[in-house]
Amino acid sequence: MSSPVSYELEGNIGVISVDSPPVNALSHAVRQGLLEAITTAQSDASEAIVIICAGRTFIAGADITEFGKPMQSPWLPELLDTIEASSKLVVAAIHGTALGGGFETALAAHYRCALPSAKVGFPEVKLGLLPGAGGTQRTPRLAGVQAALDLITSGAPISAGLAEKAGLIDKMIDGDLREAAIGWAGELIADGAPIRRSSEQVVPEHEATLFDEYRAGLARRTRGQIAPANIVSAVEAAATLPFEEGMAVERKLFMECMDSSQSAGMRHIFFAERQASKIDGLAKETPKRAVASVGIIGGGTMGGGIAMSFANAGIPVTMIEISDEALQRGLSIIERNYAGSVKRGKLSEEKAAACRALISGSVDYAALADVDLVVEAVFEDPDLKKKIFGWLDTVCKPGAILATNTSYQDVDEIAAATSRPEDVIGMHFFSPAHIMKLLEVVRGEKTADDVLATVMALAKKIRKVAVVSGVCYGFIGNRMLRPYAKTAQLLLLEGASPQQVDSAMEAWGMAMGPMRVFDLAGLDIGYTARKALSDEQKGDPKSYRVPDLLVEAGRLGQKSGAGFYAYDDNRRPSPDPAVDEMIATAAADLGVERREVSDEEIVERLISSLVDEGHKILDEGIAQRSSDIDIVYIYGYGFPASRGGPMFYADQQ
Ligand code: T1G
Repeated sequence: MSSPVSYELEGNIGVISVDSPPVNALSHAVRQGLLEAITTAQSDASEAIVIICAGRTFIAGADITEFGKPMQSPWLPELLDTIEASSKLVVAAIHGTALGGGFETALAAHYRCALPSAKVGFPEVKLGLLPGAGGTQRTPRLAGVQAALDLITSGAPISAGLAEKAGLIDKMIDGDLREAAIGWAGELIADGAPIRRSSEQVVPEHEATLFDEYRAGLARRTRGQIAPANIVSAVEAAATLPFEEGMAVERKLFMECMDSSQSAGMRHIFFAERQASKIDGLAKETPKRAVASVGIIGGGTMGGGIAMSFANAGIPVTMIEISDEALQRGLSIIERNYAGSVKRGKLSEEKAAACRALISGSVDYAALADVDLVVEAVFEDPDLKKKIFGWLDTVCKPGAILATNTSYQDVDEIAAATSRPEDVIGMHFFSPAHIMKLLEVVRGEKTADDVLATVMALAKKIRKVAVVSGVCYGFIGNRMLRPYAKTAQLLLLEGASPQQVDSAMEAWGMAMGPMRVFDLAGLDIGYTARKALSDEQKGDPKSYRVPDLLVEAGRLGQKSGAGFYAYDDNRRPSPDPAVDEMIATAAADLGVERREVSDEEIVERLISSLVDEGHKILDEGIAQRSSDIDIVYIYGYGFPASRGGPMFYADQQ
């Protein structure tokens, strides 16, 4: 088995090249190859050394597939110390994304050069980890404490240009990276440039109080997470201890993170997200249809958000509404959303204007004659949806994909309203559609493979995390939400208050407790849907009695200023004794004995309700794999990534 690391002399420069697709991760073979190469270079004719990578990126990190297994030597920290200790000047040549252990490798070199398109960073915190090979010790020595804390606790990559400004990269390269890096190494030797070891540098001056201030700020933002706090402590060690001792502190804090269930959960999500884009039985080379333009039916909150998702990816959109007045209202929602993104600094004025310019509107379906995809996003009326798909069937060109954004309706029935069921698919976005990353892709019985492959690839282009679902009421996420909501109602009747249920779940890690979610979505939606059902279809009255009482009292949720909570003008919730009375009355009517309910019972019963339904969804083949269900709940329902998703969490218990 040839090593993924090669070493050759180019004139007086030793060139170490890593070629280990897909991202040159620091697998055991790569670490072994780097050690052999740097050792050889110490005693050959080379006068300086360049470390460079083949393929699309410089080393993108430790090999996450090796985590959880016994680490084989050479261990990365020791390997990087060996590179830094080189008696010959070492240059790292960066392209693509030098992340985590990859960037730590570059920092162990004595000089760093990069293409302007390169990015560097420490995503470890997104895996519940911290840089464990000297990143927390070398970065503050080169860039200062504040920059190191910002870079490592954010987990976000920065451009090579910004890294150069921070002192993390020494030279920007135009043209061929390998040629330029070798030339630059030659210049450095000719200029007598010193061997500059980051570990020997002193951390620049900083306020001693910076660490406690940083911890306080982080605590609010990263409630209960171990890694961010450990990062601050590791960087503090760099600022207060000699390098070797600082490295020992980093190691201890790193292992604490690595051994935590939080990191296990977040690493699970890393792979689960990539696994979700793979469809069992669908060949990777399935042809994809071109999607150069899109039509959206409906300019409401969902239609507007969906239109923005495509426009933000550079795809022109035509939005259809039933009247000019409705169309203008829809377009103004989009204007407001873009203005909001610019105000929050999420988008530049120019970018927002460019995206906005890609969205046009019409009241005439004929405007959709040439689009490659239509997403229907009208309200949940099955008959209206079928009528719309009948129109689309006649108006849209052959090969156009017809998608519905329905949250619950039967995609097969909607497909049957057309003469081309193979072109029909579900694309279930989550509100607000221009922000939420989850996209449930609902595969109809007759949906063609190339239509499915096209939509899955398109999801990546519009920066959504797509999960394939079969056809059932509520698909994956909303179907699991029903038993979850029912359990939440039973807990109220049995004695827990809305705020107790919510605070128990939010303390456990949910972004928002169930009662706040129902108030946000609007209690009237479920109420209206129930009106269309028989008592038998509605099921146990305990599951909806309280919401019915609330709606009949005009308490629709946030939208009406009161629901399970009372809301002030800024929509801040506060418990309302009137609701407690309604719950007690409902419990008495329904003969439910009230009692003390513990937070533990609340969490256990609510999470179990998700997991039990998840198992049924798997048994019925609605979801391909349990990790897909985890992705749905992490990206669509605010389930904490540090718990790995409902199914992973249940397996861990
Ligand atoms: N280890 C193993 N496999 C990896 C990997 C990694 N670090 N990164 C990506 N892959 C696989 C991925 O599973 C997929 O496989 C393929 O590469 C393409 O990935 C000691 C402890 C680099 C920005 O967290 O952010 O270093 O599905 O689909 O969209 O301090 O991958 O094709 O079989 O994501 O172009 C720190 C994680 C590790 C970087 C490329 N590094 N990777 O994005 O492709 S911890 C990371 C990414 C660490 C040290 C610490 C992205 C990418 P498959 P992809 P992409």
